[in-house]
Amino acid sequence: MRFRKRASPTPIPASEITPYETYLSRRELLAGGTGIALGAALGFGARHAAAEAPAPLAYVRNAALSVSEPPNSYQDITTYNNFYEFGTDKSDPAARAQSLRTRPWSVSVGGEAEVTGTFPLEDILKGHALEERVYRFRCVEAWSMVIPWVGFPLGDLLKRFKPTSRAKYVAFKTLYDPKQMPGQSVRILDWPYVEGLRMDEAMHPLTLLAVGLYGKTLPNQNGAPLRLVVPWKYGFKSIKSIVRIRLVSHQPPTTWNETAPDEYGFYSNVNPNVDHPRWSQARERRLGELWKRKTLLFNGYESEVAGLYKGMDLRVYR
Ligand SMILES: Nc1nc2c(c(=O)[nH]1)N[C@H]1C(S)=C(S)[C@@H](COP(=O)(O)O)O[C@H]1N2
Ligand SMILES: [Mo]
Repeated sequence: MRFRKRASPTPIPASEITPYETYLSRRELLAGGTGIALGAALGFGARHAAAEAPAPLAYVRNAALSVSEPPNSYQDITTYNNFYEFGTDKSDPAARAQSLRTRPWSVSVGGEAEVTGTFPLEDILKGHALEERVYRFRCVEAWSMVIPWVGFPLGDLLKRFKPTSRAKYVAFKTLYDPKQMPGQSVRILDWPYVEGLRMDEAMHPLTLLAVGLYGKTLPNQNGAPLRLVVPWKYGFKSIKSIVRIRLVSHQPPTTWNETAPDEYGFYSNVNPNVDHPRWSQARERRLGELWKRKTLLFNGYESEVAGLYKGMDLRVYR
């Protein structure tokens, strides 16, 4: 595996970079009155045919759930991507994801829930206060970044759909449209990309539905308009451009597990003690840094999430 040499990551906390944009979007919110649909105020209401420039979001920084390590640069986060729907090179998504149309967008919710249906993105976002959370992000390929996401807890959304007692897992699906996602014409993966979480993982307060990064709506290459972020798991669990969420009673299939079951398990928690069959997971290259760092158990979120896996052998449930 090769890595580009880079300058050191931006040492300025995201909170100090974005106040003007935050101010701007707050002003829009105020102008719209109090009963306004949050999504519309955030620029999610407009209908455009082509990819749009990332727009400022109104959010509150969640310091308690943020790491203090400096975030990687916007440049790193938005040009070094995995999004195979647009090609397999790290530079492909930034170069090619402009063909994805993210407005209008809807998400269908189904399965073991009292409330189901197909909802416009604006309705999905309605009533959810956006937070900025600076998370570590660790790819199974042994590189990592620190990313200032903007989003809200997945659990808060799931509660709105009133999962039944039979709901034990949550399944997610990415858009399937080879016209917009040219990589889907190539059968490297069994499209559409699918992922899943156990219910308690999905409800964990760290599990985020992200709509932005660095204070602005997600660029297409990062999974616009709505993507999952599960910071204690390898990056591939964080499925992009979600169009379907299903509450299910059995462990759902996941793309990488189906593609290479010996290499990628359903859980895929970051674990320096369990190597990938073809390479070590003990260390990682933080983009922008020269020397490798030690990879931390659960990506450094052990005190928050280890309880979810009590009594489970992490070598078996990998
Ligand atoms: N739909 C979809 N989601 C995806 C992927 C993908 O190829 N398709 N790649 C995954 C992998 S391997 C990683 S590391 C992260 C990368 O997210 P980022 O490009 O925003 O850093 O997205 C994950 N989500
Ligand atoms: Mo990844």
